[in-house]
Amino acid sequence: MDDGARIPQRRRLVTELPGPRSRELEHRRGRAVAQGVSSVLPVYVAEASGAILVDVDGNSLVDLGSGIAVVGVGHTAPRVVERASSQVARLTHSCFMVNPYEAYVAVCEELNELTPGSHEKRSALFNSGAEAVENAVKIARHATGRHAVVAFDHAYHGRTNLAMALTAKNMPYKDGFGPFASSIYRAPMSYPFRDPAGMTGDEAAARAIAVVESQVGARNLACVVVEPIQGEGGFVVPASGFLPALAAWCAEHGVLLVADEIQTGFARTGDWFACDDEGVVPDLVTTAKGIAGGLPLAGVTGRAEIMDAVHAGGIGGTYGGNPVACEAALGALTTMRELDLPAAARRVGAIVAGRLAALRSSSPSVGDARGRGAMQAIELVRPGTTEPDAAAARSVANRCHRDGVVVLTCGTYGNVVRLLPPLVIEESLLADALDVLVTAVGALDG
Ligand code: PLZ
Repeated sequence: MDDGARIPQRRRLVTELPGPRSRELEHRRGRAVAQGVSSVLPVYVAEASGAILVDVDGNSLVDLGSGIAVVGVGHTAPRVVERASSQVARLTHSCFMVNPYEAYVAVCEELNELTPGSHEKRSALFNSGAEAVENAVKIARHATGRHAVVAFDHAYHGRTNLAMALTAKNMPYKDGFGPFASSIYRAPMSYPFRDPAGMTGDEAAARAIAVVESQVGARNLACVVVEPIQGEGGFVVPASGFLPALAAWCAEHGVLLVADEIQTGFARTGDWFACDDEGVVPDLVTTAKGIAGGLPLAGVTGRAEIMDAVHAGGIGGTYGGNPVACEAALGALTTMRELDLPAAARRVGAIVAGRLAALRSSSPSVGDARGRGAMQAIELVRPGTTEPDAAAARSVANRCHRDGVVVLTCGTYGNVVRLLPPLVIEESLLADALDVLVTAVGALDG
């Protein structure tokens, strides 16, 4: 599929990676940029289109990460560029809390329409995923009058103080950054590859609920925050039935279910939202990343009575729902509909899943291959065991990077290689990039 890519959709290396100009910039960076901010690969990007990144040395790399699940519509998608550029020339900022503008309202209408459930909804816009999560918890606490919040093992919800508290993994996200926000409790996630064999979604939900009931008590609990498919935590797809059982328990006890769809949202998994797969209707949904084709924008969408429980002025922020970002989102959403990106994600996903399943059969280092739609991963293990092998994941990723294919790793144990291609990637380019991945995995087995 080609939505008018400006740059040939072909992998092409003209220097080694990183090239000389990237190495120069990396040297400058070392003296200017705080070391706490790191990069997956020190290849500096000059421009991008579709699924191709062009670096400062003129190399064309295939992007199978989409800037961490952001440019589902492709890099510099024409409608995103058009709408954002024309908005920049008209109005870059007024602050919605001072003088409102139409695009903010239009994005909220879109979110209310597209997120799971046909009930009456309201939305509020923010700048980043972490900020959306913080606000979802604020709203849930305000609406329920309760304080406790439950998050799961392997969860990732962001880097601000409350979001860090919700995030499970210590290194690199939390180490040395405490104390963390209080009243946060952790429950076991459904993780089929690592759970007892045959554990059903219902059983995994019962296990989590037992922890919550004994350690928190439903009447103290404002909300349960869950990624319907975990992202940074390792592309963990819960066993079917887990989310519906959790949703039913929440509904029964007046606990709000907050679905963090920041990584899974906007067609990525083959549905508009990952919760749609099992017909789960959360009370609140957090969105970001894919919403605006690369501009910073995030949202909280939820039941009107919950969202409107907050007094006027209780939520907001200077830049939240910036007009340029909102116009970009309207362009991105138009593209998602015009190109039917949920269907595209299913097509891309079927191709990727087929190749990954073959790798699992052929390579003893691949313990699991999993995902949904264009969100797929392999979990690397020491051959013949389920023992995580982070070094193997790093080695596969490094080899892909050297050959001009951007893949990302993730997972509590750092042993998962994940693929998040732009949903508009052309099939021939995807096949070429997957060949590189297959070779990189093959190299593990010598
Ligand atoms: N919730 C489910 O995936 C962001 C993190 C990259 P922000 N994931 C990428 C990193 O190492 O910082 C994410 C997510 C889920 C929340 C967030 C947070 O979104 O926009 O990065 O704040």
